[in-house]
Formats: sequence, C-alpha cells, structure tokens
Amino acid sequence: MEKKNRLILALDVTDRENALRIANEVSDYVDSIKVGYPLVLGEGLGIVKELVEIAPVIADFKVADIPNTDRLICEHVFNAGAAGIITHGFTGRDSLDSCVKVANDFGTDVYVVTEMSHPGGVEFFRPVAEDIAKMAVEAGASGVVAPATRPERVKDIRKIIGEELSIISPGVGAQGGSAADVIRAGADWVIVGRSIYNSDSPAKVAKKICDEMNC
Ligand code: 3DU
Repeated sequence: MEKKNRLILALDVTDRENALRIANEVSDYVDSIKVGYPLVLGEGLGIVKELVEIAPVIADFKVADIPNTDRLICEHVFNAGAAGIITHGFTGRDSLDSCVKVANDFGTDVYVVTEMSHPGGVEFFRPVAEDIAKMAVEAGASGVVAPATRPERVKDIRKIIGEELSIISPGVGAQGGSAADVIRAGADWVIVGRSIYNSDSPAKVAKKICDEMNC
C-alpha cells in the first residue's frame, strides 16, 4: 500500500449508498478503505468491487480457521479485488501460511492481528501478542494490526517485527487513541471508523486526522 496519508478508513456502515458516499467524500485523505463483516454482510462481497474504484480495499475478516477454509476465504476476497486481508494468528502457523500463499499468488497483502485495541484485548491476546508478531515475520506477512489505544504496545511490537513489516493501527478517536501518538510509537497507518463515518463532515474529520499525523 502506498504511504501517502497514513489513514485507513474503517467503513463499517451497512448500506451501499452511505458506503459509496462516505468513501468518495474522504478519498483524497485515505490510502485504503477497510471493509469487514458489517458492510459485506449488509451488501455482499460485490461492494468491494465498487469500492476498489475509489481506493484500495483491505478486507477485515479476521480470518481464523483451518488452512483449507482460510484459503477459500482469501481466494474469494482477492478475486473480488481486495488488495489485502486481515487474519488472526492464534490459529497457528499452518493457517497463516495458507493465507500468505494465496496472497503471494495474487500479489496482495496479509495483516495479522497481534493484540486487539478494545479493553478485552488484553485478556487473552496480551500474553501471545509477541509470539504472533514473530510468527507474522517468519510467515512472510506484509504487516500486523496493533492497538492505537496502547501506543506502548505498538512500540514493543515494532521492536519485534523490525522495519520490513507494516503496522496498521485501529483505536483512534471513538476508542480513545490518538493518531499522532501511535504514529510516533511506530505505526505506519491508523485505521479510523466511527469518528469519520458518523461525522456530519467525514472529509473534514479525515483531513484533521491527516494533519495531526504530520508529526
Ligand atoms: O473504532 P472505530 O470505529 O474507529 O473502528 C475501528 C475498526 O478497526 C473497526 O472496523 C474494528 O472492527 C477494527 N479493529 C479494531 O477496532 C481493533 C482491532 O484490534 C482490530 C480491528
């Protein structure tokens, strides 16, 4: 993904009309649009084909199954035009390898969740986050997902993954994280949803976040 604005829009609205309106409004300020279950269950995978006309799409399906099922999910998502997919890592190396193999065949990206950004993210993830980050490096993933709500953890994870992998970081705004702080801690991109799509002026908010990251 080309690093221009360091902002990824989390487009968790559930209808096509709003999705396309908001995506178009903020297209100058985002490097990518992340879609997940809310929008795809609302409108079908075809929405990805429409959104890629506006910006590259990352499919946040937090893929977490056996290798064969993971392969089938990745193939569908990349055939729909997504440039990247988010997977879990706790399912183990063989499952992650399966996703990375499909991504390599398509020339697309795999991002692995290390520790989640919500309060419950520390309950089970915290003890395994470093191991998952190491595995992401060894498996040849493109990057990891790490919490903007805990910039110190982003710093820890950056130390483990080095400079080659990217960190994409959700938790800015509605979850309390600061874009500038997490970029300073070592994230490459912030992922922002509600603060942008629930605003009366999505473009204004997106621009403000971009300005904040000029740090
Ligand atoms: O809190 P927001 O509305 O800015 O949205 C954050 C997005 O990032 C949302 O799509 C959520 O599903 C996703 N995400 C996390 O919030 C935390 C994670 O650890 C991983 C993904």
